[in-house]
Amino acid sequence: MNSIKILDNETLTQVKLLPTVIEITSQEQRMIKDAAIHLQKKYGNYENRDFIRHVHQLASYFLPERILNIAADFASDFSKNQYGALIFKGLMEIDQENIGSTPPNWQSADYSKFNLYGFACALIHGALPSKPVQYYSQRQGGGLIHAIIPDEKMRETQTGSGSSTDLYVHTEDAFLKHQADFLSFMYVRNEEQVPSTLYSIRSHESIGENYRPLFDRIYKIPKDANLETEQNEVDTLDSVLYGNYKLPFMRFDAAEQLFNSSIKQTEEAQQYLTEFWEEARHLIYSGFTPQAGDVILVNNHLCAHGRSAFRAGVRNIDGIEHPCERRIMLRMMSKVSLIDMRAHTLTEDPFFVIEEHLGKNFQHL
Ligand code: RE
Repeated sequence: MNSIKILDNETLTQVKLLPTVIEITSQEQRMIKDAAIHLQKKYGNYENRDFIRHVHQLASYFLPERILNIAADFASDFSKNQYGALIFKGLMEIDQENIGSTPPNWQSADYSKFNLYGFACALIHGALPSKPVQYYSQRQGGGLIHAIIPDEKMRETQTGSGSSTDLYVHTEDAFLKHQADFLSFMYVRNEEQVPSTLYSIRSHESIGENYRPLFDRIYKIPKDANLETEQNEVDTLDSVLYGNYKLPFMRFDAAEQLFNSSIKQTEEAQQYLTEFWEEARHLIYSGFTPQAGDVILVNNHLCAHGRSAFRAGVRNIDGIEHPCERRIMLRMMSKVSLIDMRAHTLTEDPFFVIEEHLGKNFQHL
C-alpha cells in the first residue's frame, strides 16, 4: 500500500495505512444500476421491510462478484492491516438534473429522488452482511437514509448540517452501546470539493500496549450536539477502546470527549485522552475528496470520520470563487445483528433503535 505525507502544523507525519480504493468498472456500475432499477420496480421504496429483510440474499444475487468478495472480507477483517474504510469510486452515476437544486436543509429534501441510490447503498450493506437500521437518537429515526445537507442556520454546529467549522473525527454515536457497525456515505454532489477526513485506530503503532488505560471504563461519553441535553447525564462511564487488547476497536468523539468542557472528565481520564489525541490527530487522513457517485464505507468500530470546514455553495477554481450547488451526501447505517440489540429496538420494528445513552432507552417510546 502506498504511504502518504500529511503536513500538519509543521510536523511531517507518515500515515502508512490507507483506506482501500476500489474503482468500479463500467460493467459493474451497470449491474448495480440495473439491480437498483429492478428492485425499485419490485419493492417500490428501499424502506420496504420486505426488501430489507431479504437484503442479504438480494445482494448475493445482484451484486458483482468482486464487490461481494471485497465486502465479505471487509466485514470480518480486523487485522492490523485493515484500515476500516473502503472507497468505492463511481458506484453509481448520479442524475444531477433529476436531483435539481440542493434544498436549503435536510428537512425539505425530496427523498423520492434518492430512492434508487438507497437501493444501491442497502445492497452494499447487505453484502457485508449487515442490516440497514435507523436510530431514534438521530432525527427521531427519519428513515434508513439521512440526507446530509449544509444548512445556513446550522453552519456553526458540530453536526452533519454544519459547514463553517471542522467536524472533528468521531465514530458515529459513540455514546451508544449499540452504535452502527457499518456506515456508508454516498456523495450525490460535492461541488465544493470538500475532502473527507478519516482516522483509523490501526494507524497507531502498537495501540494496545501504549494506551492500556483507554480500555478502562473511566470515561464520560456524552450524547452529541444533535440532542438537547437538559440534564446531560454523564455519570455512566465507558471505555474508549474495547474488544481485542492488541488490535482493539474504539468509541471516540474528539469534540465530545475531549473538547466539551461542560462534561468534566476526571483529571486522570482527561490526561489519557489528551495523550491519545496528541498522537491521533497526526494520523488523520484527508487525502480523498469524494466526487458525485462515490461511496465511502466504514467499519464504525475501526475508523472514525469527519470533515474539514468549507463554504457551502462556493467552489474555488484556481483561486477564483464560483457559486455552485451545495453538497448532498446520503448516510446509511447498519447492524450485523438484530438480536444483540433487541432490548433497544421498537417492539414492532427491530430495525429501529431507541437507545438514548449507553444502554438506556428513550423512556417515552
Ligand atoms: Re458522523
